[in-house]
Amino acid sequence: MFPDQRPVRSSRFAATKFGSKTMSLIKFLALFIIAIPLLMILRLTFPNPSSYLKMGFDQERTLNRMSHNGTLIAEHGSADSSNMSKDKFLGGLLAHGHHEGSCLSRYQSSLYRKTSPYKPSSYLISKLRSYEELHKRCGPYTESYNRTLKQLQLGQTQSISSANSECKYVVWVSFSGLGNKILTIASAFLYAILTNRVLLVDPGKEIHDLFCEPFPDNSWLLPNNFPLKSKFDLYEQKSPDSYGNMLKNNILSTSSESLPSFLYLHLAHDYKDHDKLFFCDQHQKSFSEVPWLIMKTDNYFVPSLFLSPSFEPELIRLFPNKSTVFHHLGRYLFHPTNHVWGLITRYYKAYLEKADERIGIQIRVFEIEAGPHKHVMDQILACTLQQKVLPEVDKQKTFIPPPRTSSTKAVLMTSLSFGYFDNLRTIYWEHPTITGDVIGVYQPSHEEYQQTDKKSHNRKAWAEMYLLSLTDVLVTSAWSTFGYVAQGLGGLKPWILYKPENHTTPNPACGRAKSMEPCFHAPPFYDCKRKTGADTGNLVPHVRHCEDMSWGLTLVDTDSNNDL
Ligand SMILES: Nc1nc2c(ncn2[C@@H]2O[C@H](COP(=O)(O)OP(=O)(O)O)[C@@H](O)[C@H]2O)c(=O)[nH]1
Ligand SMILES: *[C@@H]1O[C@H](CO)[C@@H](O)[C@H](O)[C@H]1NC(C)=O
Ligand SMILES: *[C@@H]1O[C@H](CO)[C@@H](O)[C@H](O)[C@H]1NC(C)=O
Ligand SMILES: *[C@@H]1O[C@H](CO)[C@@H](O)[C@H](O)[C@H]1NC(C)=O
Ligand SMILES: *[C@@H]1O[C@H](CO)[C@@H](O)[C@H](O)[C@H]1NC(C)=O
Ligand SMILES: *[C@@H]1O[C@H](CO)[C@@H](O)[C@H](O)[C@H]1NC(C)=O
Ligand SMILES: [Mg+2]
Repeated sequence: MFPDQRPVRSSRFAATKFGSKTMSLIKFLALFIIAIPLLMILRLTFPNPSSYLKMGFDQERTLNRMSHNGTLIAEHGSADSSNMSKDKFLGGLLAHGHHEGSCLSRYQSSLYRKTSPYKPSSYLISKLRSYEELHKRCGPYTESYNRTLKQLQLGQTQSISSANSECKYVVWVSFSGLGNKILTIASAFLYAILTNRVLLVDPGKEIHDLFCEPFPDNSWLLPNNFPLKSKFDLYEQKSPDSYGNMLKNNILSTSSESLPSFLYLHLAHDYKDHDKLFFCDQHQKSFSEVPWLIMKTDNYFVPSLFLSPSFEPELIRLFPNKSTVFHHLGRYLFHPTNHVWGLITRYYKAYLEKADERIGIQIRVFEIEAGPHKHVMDQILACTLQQKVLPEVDKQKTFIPPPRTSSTKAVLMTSLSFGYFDNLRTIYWEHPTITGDVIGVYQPSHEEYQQTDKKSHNRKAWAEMYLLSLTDVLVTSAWSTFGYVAQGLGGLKPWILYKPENHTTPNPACGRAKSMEPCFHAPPFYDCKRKTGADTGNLVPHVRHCEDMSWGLTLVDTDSNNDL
């Protein structure tokens, strides 16, 4: 249910050959015990899938492609949209003043991506520029940083006057799968913007290897000598210095005389009711002057920020189109390092660039046994054929002369396993398509199991999320943060392969997402004002339950024409 918490398999053999029955049973029971009460309490049904199955996906967009000498050519657009300088800064999202050679992807992404139909609001752009100023003034080793750090070293309490120092921070702690990390950094950054804090990112093992610095004048990486760093791994739901536990144990004094110099915010999937009070305005106010907030989360918690009366007006100004939050913040923050950019661009040019259409299929299987699974393969075929993402093959004929209008489609598959790709590729090699279209199927890697601490593994994972985001039509797997990153960066509303239950292909096999936004998997169900439980997916029109997880929350646009 919370895929990322499944124990990471530590050897290839454990995953593929000697899967332990006992472990499987325990995991199955654990899933069962967590899932049943949640489902019973919520009794939330899927929205009628037929309504979005009917929607088309032939969004009119300009396809920009790079010619061999590096100038941009537009395929279907008018001549003026081919001007590269036009979208180099992503509609103003990106700041000038970065050194270009140190991060080629930052300004080259517009050579590989379609121009986004979603424009960042001018208010968002001005907020980003003022955030960059704040970061320059307060980032690592600035005078203000040094001063605020001293407060941390002086001890737990301080007077309110000195607490009012100019710089306050939110420290993101490295945690969980790479997809989750990307979603939570974006969430923490938005929280930082809303609260005038500076975001500092715990580099963990991979952040500096995967992502360029996003801010022009100072690093976003938390210095290694940060005093609390050795405690990061120990922070968990039971930590006595978490805000939730301090509340629960009445340790936070209500007198405004003293404040702790830091608080640990436990916002991971296993957080408790007291931790969830983070999302209530009165609690936000109570720690608004604490200079250091240390945050550990594996969840995209942005949808719940939209339910806060104090954040909502600002959020709507920043994102008049509510479903574009991750799309814009993701494109602003996450630029592949040159090493990863090499993986992306070589693959794109070799296999994807020349096709008339690019189709991404992201297969993430949350089954206990190693795959490939027949019910998953059946589901991939049922979805892509029924929704006409891919053409049928004619198994009777051996040769169909391609009609003049036939096209070449490149299918980019990503999966930890090899079998689904092998199967699909073979189908389109052994048989002609009834349309005469030629289908090429490609998969960059099959890493077999999650290897979070391995450099080359993480680079491939990031490159593949990014490559998926460069496709024209996307099919993703339910519950997968890996797929959420791809859809959000790409500005794509994917076909979601619904989560199979009981080793059975779901019917329908997939449905069209309402929104390109990620799903918040573990939202609170609490009405802060009334202090009672509430169905938070039913309070405002733009925060709804997710298609792929009935208790999750996601942002949707409320305008009737929903820009499809
Ligand atoms: N290269 C590659 N790695 C994958 C793929 N699917 C899962 N992984 C690995 O498993 C991790 C899964 O964690 P996460 O990114 O949070 O995605 P999620 O578990 O699907 O939500 C990824 O970060 C990768 O390390 C895939 O299709 N390709
Ligand atoms: C690059 O290619 C384009 C079109 O293919 C052409 O118009 C342009 O003159 C070329 N520029 C250089 C510098 O070769
Ligand atoms: C792009 O447009 C700008 C102004 O709109 C113009 O100055 C520049 O020459 C154009 N560049 C190309 C490559 O067409
Ligand atoms: C915002 O969404 C509306 C409809 O949902 C659309 O017409 C409009 O073009 C979008 N605006 C931007 C800037 O993306
Ligand atoms: C902040 O402290 C570091 C040493 O911890 C020092 O190297 C740096 O120069 C200081 N910054 C300023 C602006 O004084
Ligand atoms: C799961 O599938 C098996 C047969 O495939 C069936 O006997 C069983 O009742 C199913 N269980 C549930 C909970 O649907
Ligand atoms: Mg994940």
